Amino acid sequence: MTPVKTTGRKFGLAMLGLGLFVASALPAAAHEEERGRRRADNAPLVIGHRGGANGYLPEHTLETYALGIELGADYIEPDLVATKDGHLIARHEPNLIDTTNVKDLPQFASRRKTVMLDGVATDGFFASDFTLAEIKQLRAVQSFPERDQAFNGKFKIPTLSEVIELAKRKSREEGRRIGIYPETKHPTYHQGIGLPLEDRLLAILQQAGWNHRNAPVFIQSFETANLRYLRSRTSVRLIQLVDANDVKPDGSMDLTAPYDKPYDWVVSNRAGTFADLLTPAGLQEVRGYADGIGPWKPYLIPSACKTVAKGACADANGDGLVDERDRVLLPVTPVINNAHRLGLLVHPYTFRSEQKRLTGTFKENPVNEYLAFYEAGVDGLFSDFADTAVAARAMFLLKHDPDYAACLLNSRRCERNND
Ligand SMILES: [Ca+2]
Ligand SMILES: [Ca+2]
Repeated sequence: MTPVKTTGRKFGLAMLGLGLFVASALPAAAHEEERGRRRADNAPLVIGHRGGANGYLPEHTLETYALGIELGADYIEPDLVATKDGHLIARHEPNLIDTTNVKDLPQFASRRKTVMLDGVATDGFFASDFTLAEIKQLRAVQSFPERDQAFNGKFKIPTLSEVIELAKRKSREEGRRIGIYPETKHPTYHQGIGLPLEDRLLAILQQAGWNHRNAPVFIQSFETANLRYLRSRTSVRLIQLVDANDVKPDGSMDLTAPYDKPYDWVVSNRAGTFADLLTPAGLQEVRGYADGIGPWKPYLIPSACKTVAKGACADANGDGLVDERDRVLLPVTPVINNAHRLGLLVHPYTFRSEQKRLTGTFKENPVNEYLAFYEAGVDGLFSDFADTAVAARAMFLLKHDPDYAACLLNSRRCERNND
């Protein structure tokens, strides 16, 4: 039996007392098979979304990645955009206006402009108008207004190479393997401005010794054509992201443009929507070029609300606000099982701890949301709060894996094999 390995040292055990799993709210059928399969040696990965600690610090900085690792993330996620001089840097969008202090720097005032980004007129400051040296003059800011703004202006924008260097150093320090999970942002857009991401990414992975199947790397994209291209050039694991615009009151997906389909389908006039990628036929197609899917989480476990006039969700809990708390969880969809049948990994996004973002069924406790998805059989998930994801995983493993519990008795650090 594979030795039980999980990051026991970092568990936020204080969280555990808060989390009584609402198992009765979830359909129990068909989980037994998953439970049997799910042991600590293939326990779900915690992927540090935008760093994994961006619930606490501004996203996509070395400081945030380092904290995400310290909180227990197995992988850290650099979203990638290109600079004018062709460097890959970690930013959520080519537009720097929401995640940096660029608009406060007079030396760059003249760079402000409006560009068409995937068919949408977008105002701001674009990474492709800045050299790396200029990018290094910027500082990151917290893009979620409700999160702590105290660290704004303190941290620099890292390159992909710097993120890899950090992951390797932290792997040595932590005694466990930290991976990276880069996302190619707006691949068609980057090709259109003469700064395609794909070969640049592979060159940097090659340089790092990480351009191979067993490297601690997943590459993700919302587009399909660039993943197919990458498949022809690398054996690194690839993940097809699957987006949507919103969830309708009845729990079905709202596929309104521009979040209706991969942008390369818009360009190539391919009919259909993101949802088509998750049908059995769609998954079969994805399997031809990718190793897994990264769906928005309601594709796996949707939620519904009662409606009022014009089909809007009602304020079910009567707190004067209409948000996720007014929704109830629906049964698990067949997507996870269908994907697993084809050998595809399933890594949904994004898990966030704010109560307004938690479906009412979870009783305002983010641990319950993680548990619901772990129980449903996901292979990993993207979290803004890696500590909570790791704590919930500990609860999940304790429930289903006696070896893990035994390891915890004898070791401060029961580490898993990330691969
Ligand atoms: Ca991302
Ligand atoms: Ca409400």
